[in-house]
Amino acid sequence: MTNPITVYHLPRSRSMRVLWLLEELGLDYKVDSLEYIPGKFGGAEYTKIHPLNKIPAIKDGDMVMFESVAIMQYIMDKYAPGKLRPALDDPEYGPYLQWLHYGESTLAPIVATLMYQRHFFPVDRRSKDVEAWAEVELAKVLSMLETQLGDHDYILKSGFSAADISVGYCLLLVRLAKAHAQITDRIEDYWDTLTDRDAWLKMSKI
Ligand SMILES: N[C@@H](CCC(=O)N[C@@H](CS)C(=O)NCC(=O)O)C(=O)O
Repeated sequence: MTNPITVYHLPRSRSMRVLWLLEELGLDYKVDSLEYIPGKFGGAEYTKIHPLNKIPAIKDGDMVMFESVAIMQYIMDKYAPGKLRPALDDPEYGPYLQWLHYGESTLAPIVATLMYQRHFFPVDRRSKDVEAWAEVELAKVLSMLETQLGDHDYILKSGFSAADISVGYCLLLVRLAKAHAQITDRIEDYWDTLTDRDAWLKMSKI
């Protein structure tokens, strides 16, 4: 690729999903490392890329886009058709899409709620009720993941897919939220399998 994608990145943020995917696919990319500035991630310049200063975003030629899972779909469709996902006529295609989005639409908001209640909000703005609600919800959504995993290594029976990247990133957030009580042995095994992958190991050092 002559003009690689630029990934706007902050360690531990959702840009890990994008870098992990690019590593799995063996695609070339550039990283624009952003500063952690509470209230304005990436600083004033980054507002030109993402008006809400949320991470990640990518630049591909003149095209700029954000939303981590949409970015993943864009990269796969454009640069790696057919890779890291089942074919459209495969019975696993629907479940694949469901789990790809489960990572950001279902899992991430619950973990984020827990993180705000435990870390980000000032103590006098935290709510024990909201925290308790998030703990119960997290146990439920992780239990669904556990059921899906069954006795296979990854979310899909057919093997590793982009859905594992979407969901797997959230398991890092679960750890950062110190929600260890909700991490069962099965989920821990899955985490170990994911973080043993070469692409994870390389990406997590960026
Ligand atoms: N749904 C978005 C969420 C983006 C997001 O909230 N990113 C976090 C970092 S992981 C962020 O930028 N937080 C700062 C903020 O919300 O102001 C995505 O998947 O890209």
